[in-house]
Amino acid sequence: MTDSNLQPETGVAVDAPLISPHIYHGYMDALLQGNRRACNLVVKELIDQGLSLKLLYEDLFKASLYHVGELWERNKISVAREHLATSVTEFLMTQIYPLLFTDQPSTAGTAVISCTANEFHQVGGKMAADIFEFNGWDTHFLGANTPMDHLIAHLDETKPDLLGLSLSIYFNLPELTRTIEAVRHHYPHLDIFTGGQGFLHGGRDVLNHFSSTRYIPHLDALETEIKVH
Ligand code: B12
Repeated sequence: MTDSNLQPETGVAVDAPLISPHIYHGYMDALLQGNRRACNLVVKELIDQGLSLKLLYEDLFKASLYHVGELWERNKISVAREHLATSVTEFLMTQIYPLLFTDQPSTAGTAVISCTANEFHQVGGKMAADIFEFNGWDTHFLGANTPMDHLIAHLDETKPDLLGLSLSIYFNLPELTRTIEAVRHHYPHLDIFTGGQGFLHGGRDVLNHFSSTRYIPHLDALETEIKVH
């Protein structure tokens, strides 16, 4: 599969030869059962077959979590099962970290990736951080719900080359805007990448008020941006 198979808005692939419907549904069943061993086996086999980290994240982990979200929205699964599927996915991501980290020093730059206050969806930001790391960056992934003052203090301590902010919930847009305003006040030239489903129904126009601040829809676009950075 080439990257052109990706849907522009979501980055989910239209077809993925390595992840057949049979493999995907088997994985999905195991994920909803919380069967880490079975999920891990699927992941290992896909990696052995040559699936890239980016496509593993987009076509298996992200696609299945979006699917989980739909099932949850339609009351087909409980909140507990949604939590279980998310925690299994985060477990699987750490399992493949040996692929991510090599003995080579990270020389491309330093990126801080975070969610703003009240934003609890952290998996997308974590994926973005991993893509930076995979492309030779040193990354500080701060996770969910980082208070603005503490984010700024971390930027003061680490002086990164880039800040990534994740927004999944549209009603967190005002908080994200306040955060970008504060960052811009302290760091007028810091590159800011934003991403997440919070932008799928608007909100991107807010970013136009800030210099060097971009919306990145998915990991393929992120990798392209990183390469020209
Ligand atoms: C797991 C989950 C949760 C967990 C999150 C736990 C965790 N550890 O992250 C918990 C239980 C906390 C949660 C809570 C809520 N959730 Co929720 N959740 C989900 C679920 C099922 C999966 C999220 C996920 O990980 N997706 C996979 C990731 C990989 O996708 P992604 O974030 O889009 O990331 C990709 C891109 O967007 C991009 N990207 C993302 N961030 C960044 C950052 C940068 C810098 C870059 C470059 C790129 C980038 O790259 C990623 C790869 O392509 C989604 C369903 C869905 N469609 O995603 C609902 C979903 C996001 N949740 C939803 C809702 C409504 C809620 C709640 C309001 C529910 C409630 N009533 O309490 C709360 C809000 C809490 C809060 N204040 O944040 C809605 C959001 C609708 C909307 N957009 O407004 C969704 C879509 C479910 C649905 N179908 O309705 N949720």
